[in-house]
Amino acid sequence: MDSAAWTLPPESAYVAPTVRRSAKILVVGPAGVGKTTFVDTMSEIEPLHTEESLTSASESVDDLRLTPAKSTTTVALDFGRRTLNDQLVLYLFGTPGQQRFTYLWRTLARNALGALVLADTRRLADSFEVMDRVEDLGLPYAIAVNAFDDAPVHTVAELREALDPDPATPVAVCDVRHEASCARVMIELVEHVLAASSAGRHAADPTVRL
Ligand SMILES: Nc1nc2c(ncn2[C@@H]2O[C@H](COP(=O)(O)OP(=O)(O)O)[C@@H](O)[C@H]2O)c(=O)[nH]1
Ligand SMILES: [Mg+2]
Repeated sequence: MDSAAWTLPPESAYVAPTVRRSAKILVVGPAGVGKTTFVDTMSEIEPLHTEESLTSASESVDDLRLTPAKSTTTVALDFGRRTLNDQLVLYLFGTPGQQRFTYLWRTLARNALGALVLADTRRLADSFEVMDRVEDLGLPYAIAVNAFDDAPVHTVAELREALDPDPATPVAVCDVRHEASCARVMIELVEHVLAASSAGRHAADPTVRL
């Protein structure tokens, strides 16, 4: 697949009539890592968000030391849609990073094609836990390190060594504010899932006929 070919369809409110398959992708990661921004950047429809102001009641469970400017955190879902090619449409679900939402993940992960795990180099360890949970759910995934302006810069090789995923799991650096960058990691994820599926490592047919 070619990220240059990844352009918005002209009638983006409707799924193209040629589309025969849809697939669900989870966008996961710790709070403040860029999930909502990623879904916003990629969605060809007006994305749906359910956000709620953080209150002092959640201070003890939502660690905001590294994201002090953030006054909201996703408590339910981000939802967007992206047509991958003239036959396949992706439904993107940004899901909360906090451990207490694990039950929601299990529901969302049913029939999902795979997950994109977002990470931040200032707190890579926060994404380990997310990787573990995605693996427990049996979902193939790719890791996208969201390059924040003030975060330490590392090569992909260094990030791969630090994150230590399965050698086949894609690791990329992206900027969730930029469409081409998001599209590139999404294509890597889909190609990885298809390769894993044809190698028999992910047996279930992850796509659903429309
Ligand atoms: N400088 C910078 N800010 C970012 C980047 N990605 C997200 N942000 C900002 O970081 C904040 C958290 O992003 P958000 O998408 O809400 O994170 P979420 O909690 O994972 O959904 C938002 O205010 C974004 O505008 C980035 O790559 N660089
Ligand atoms: Mg969010």
